[in-house]
Amino acid sequence: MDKALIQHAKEGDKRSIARCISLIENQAEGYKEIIASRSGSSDVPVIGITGPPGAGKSTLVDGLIGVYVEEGKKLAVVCVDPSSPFHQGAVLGDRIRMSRWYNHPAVYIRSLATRGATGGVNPAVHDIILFLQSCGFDLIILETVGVGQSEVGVAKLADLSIVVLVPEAGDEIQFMKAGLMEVADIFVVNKSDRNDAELFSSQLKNMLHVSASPKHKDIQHVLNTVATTGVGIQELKNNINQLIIKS
Ligand SMILES: Nc1nc2c(ncn2[C@@H]2O[C@H](COP(=O)(O)OP(=O)(O)OP(=O)(O)O)[C@@H](O)[C@H]2O)c(=O)[nH]1
Ligand SMILES: [Mg+2]
Repeated sequence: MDKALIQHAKEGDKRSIARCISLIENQAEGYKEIIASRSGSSDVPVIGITGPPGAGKSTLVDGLIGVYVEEGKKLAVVCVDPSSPFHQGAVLGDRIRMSRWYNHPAVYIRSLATRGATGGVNPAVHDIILFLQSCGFDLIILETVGVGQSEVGVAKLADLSIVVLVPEAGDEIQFMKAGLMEVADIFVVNKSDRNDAELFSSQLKNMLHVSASPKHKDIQHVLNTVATTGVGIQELKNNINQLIIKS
């Protein structure tokens, strides 16, 4: 294993980071050394963003990158698609939706369309996140596509979990019952330019009993956004920061 490669990655060199991640992803020779190069715990926050296909996760992440970069933050974004290993749509979506950031010096974006041998989330995702926490980023965003159990595992990797829904998300309420309900810190009702967005978010709020929780009195757990125009992005960032600082 090339010690200089790990060193360069830790200094934030994107090519070296990419190479190290590929080695971890493929469990190629030397990957254990890369993982072991990270010692101790990290306080670099990991923000998980999950929700059904096409809800606007990548568009939201694109907007979030914008507000964080404006603050001078360095970000790594990892997009995982555990539900459909052979479907490249999400990866293409990431490419298109976040295209303006791929070559930005403060941003590193990586898509992983792989699945673990047992059918769940590739265990390498965990190691990759831990590795990225040691590469000089201020924040890591983890986007996961899915409506099943697999992304609950990914959500557990995150310090803060955001579930993105759309106004006509009756079906998704079912998947939330299946586990995401407990892991979600913030619900985003995206595509709020559509009909009944307010109605849906108030139903969601009632369901979550947000108002009944004095602990979260000052934190809005349900937010309406229009990712394509940036409506609600700043508020989302404020919510994220509030929760991260609190925890
Ligand atoms: N009307 C409307 N369309 C939106 C909004 N946000 C995203 N879209 C559109 O929804 C489509 C999917 O957006 P993506 O950001 O790729 O969604 P995603 O959840 O990342 O999709 P996958 O990663 O494939 O699951 C795109 O055509 C976006 O332009 C919104 O707030 N309003
Ligand atoms: Mg996406």
